[in-house]
Amino acid sequence: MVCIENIFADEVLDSRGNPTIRVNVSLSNNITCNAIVPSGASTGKREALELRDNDKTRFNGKGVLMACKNVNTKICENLIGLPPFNQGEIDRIMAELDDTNNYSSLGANAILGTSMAVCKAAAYAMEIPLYRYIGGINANILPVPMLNIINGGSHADNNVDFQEYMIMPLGFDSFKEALRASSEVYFHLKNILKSEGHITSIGDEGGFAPNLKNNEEPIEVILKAIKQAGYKEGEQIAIALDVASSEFVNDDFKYTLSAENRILSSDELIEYYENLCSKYPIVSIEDGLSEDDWEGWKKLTSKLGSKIQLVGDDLFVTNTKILQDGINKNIANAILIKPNQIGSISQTMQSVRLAQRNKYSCIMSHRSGESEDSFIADFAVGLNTGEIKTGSTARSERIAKYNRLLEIENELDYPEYLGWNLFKK
Ligand code: 2PG
Ligand code: MG
Repeated sequence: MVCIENIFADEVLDSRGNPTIRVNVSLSNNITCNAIVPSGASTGKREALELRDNDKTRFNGKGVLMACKNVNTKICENLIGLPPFNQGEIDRIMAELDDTNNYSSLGANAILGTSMAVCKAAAYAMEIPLYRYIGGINANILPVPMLNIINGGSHADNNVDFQEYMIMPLGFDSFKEALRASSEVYFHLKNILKSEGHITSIGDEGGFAPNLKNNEEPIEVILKAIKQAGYKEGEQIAIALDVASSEFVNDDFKYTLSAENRILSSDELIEYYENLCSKYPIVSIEDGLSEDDWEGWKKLTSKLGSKIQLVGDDLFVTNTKILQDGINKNIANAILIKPNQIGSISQTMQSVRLAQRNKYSCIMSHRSGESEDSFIADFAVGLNTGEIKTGSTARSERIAKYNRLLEIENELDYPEYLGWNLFKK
């Protein structure tokens, strides 16, 4: 029987140049696979803990040598000799070794890196693609991408308050065509920004980061770019936002829109969104209200939940307990799925199953600090999430995921791209 022979972690860099952990898992049949853990900037309060060294003499305290050591000692010692095929057993053993409710002892980065690398090695040992290993013969759906083409908030140094202005290519029959259209829109957007005298430097996720007059103007320029590229806005390509509002809320649930010199209550911000949705083809809003503003979320969901997708990211942090609470209270109708928010592959899959059982949509997601690892592309197909959020059509750490999805689409005999069917429930 094939078993785990060695596990080794080292410190590498992510797309922002910050250290992160890469875990190598070697099997007894000479197979070695590695996984690199991503890292967020606008993190939710209730996320699992990313263990950093806090040693100011290295990487300004952001080193991950302790997390690497935890993999190379405790985790390795306890997993050696086990078959890689029982993901649940591997993840449960690591959870027992840590024994905290947020992996603050071993580090969620140490645990997730190992969890991902074991999963990859198992697929490789079975000589099947990762998405097939995860989803079996039922894995055939290519996710609709949400492409973040204007970056703001804490992902860019511009004045725009909302973190992500995304396009969703919904009126296409294949992932390939959807991606081509998105890339064309991206270049038209660049030309428009240039011609209007804006800078075209980019933010952390590859979207442009211009200074604009308010939080609405990014939508206007994107719609212009869609038209100029020859596509029908709202029909072929729609708009999605990640407001990431936990980043600009205070303790009394007042939201500061610096770009507009206004401070809004939850009710006023909901009205702001209703107005935006009546003017523009917006199909999805993520973290429209803060992670603690559950009263506001209830109202937001009752006002807009039947019309558009309302996504909980910081709100649910991929955590089944918090998601269940949200489901019970009728809050949001979709969840962003980020494996490093919860810390293991098995727990991420639990969150997806809970959401799918309750008709909450799932969006597989990258982090703003990423790497060349394309795990989430396979994960999205394997789990039939139907949607993926992994940045714009620039920067190789984002493109690695899109290119992997192109490869998967080519490989499949019956690939499906849901487009608008995504929202038909
Ligand atoms: C988000 C993510 C990814 P971060 O808020 O959805 O786009 O950002 O990784 O910084 O949390
Ligand atoms: Mg978010």
